[in-house]
Amino acid sequence: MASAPIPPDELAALQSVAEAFELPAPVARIEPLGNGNVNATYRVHLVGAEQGGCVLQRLNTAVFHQPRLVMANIDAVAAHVERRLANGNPDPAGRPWRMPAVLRQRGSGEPWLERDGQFWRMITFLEATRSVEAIEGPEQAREIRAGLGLFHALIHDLPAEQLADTLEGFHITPAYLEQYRRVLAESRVERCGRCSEAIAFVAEREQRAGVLEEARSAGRLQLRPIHGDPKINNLLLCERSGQAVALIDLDTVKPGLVHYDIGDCLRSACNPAGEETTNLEAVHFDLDLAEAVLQGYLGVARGFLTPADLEAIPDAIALLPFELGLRFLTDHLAGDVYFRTERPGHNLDRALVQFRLADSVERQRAAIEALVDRL
Ligand code: GN1
Ligand code: MG
Repeated sequence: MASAPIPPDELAALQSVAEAFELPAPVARIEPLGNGNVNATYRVHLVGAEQGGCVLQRLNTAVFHQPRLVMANIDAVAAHVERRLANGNPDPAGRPWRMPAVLRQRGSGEPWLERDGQFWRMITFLEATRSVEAIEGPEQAREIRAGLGLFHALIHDLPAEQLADTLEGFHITPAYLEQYRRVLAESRVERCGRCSEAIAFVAEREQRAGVLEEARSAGRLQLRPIHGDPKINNLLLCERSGQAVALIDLDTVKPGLVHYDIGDCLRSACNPAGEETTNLEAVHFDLDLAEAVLQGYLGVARGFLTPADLEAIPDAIALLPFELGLRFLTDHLAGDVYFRTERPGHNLDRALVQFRLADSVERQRAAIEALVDRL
């Protein structure tokens, strides 16, 4: 999605917000950054630091009701990772892992700024890194997944109860299903043929929505700290070596099942068409990419996963694209109130992409199970 230029009055306001933080140099220029579906994100270039600079974000407080707790979680994770790295790198390949630093507000020293009812935070931009919207090859797939594996390896021993639940119901598929049913019953959005197809797709799969939560209730799976949103464009690759060096967008770091992360990363990494495509024919779950991704992940994370964790991976791979499709479809039926959209029907298009992907996963279920066994 190409971003429109920022209007001058908005730019002046952004500059004033940016200057409220302890910046190491004056602001040179501000531009929109990335394609986040929830928060608004800007790159703040600083005088004399064209490559580095900072990232300014306005948190969507309609989604994150307790932004201070979000920042406390980020602080807790950053401090834990720093301690872990100081005691040696857990990565056998020695990737030089980095975390963005949170800047403080001038004067108060708080890691955020509240102004006119809006909540802002500033972090450092990790220079000489890049992210991708769709995987460019198996080598990159391995790096993406190794990045998540390393992140999990670094945070798995942070006691989950030290993190606040900042987004209740996040990745609880049965809860999304309930919300969907409520919205569906009340929705006044006109239903085209594609929308009806999407609704039928959900109806056929409703019974499977609880597969991970049931395993958790039965004690087979346990809560751990998770990232929550490890889609591939949140993983930063070193511009020079191509190695994974950071996982950003830490708002959704909280207690959860690592399976949400594994499933989310795979649904995002193994769909070569990317989640914003409108060419449904191009959407599929690529098993070769999945193999590279899982190999990369397990190479780093195997040490802390139990046999039950491994066994539930195919369920996670099947569930997460269905769940995200359900969330997009619900938002379409609710009139686009949660995810940022660029056009009417955008959320329906996104839902259909995820359902196509879920369908492709289902068709390859046996091969996916065999793959997980083999690895
Ligand atoms: C949202 O904001 P962004 O783009 O990183 C969403 C994720 C979805 C993702 C799909 C808090 O993430 O759960 O997987 O869109 N984040 C939240 O692109 O709902
Ligand atoms: Mg996010």
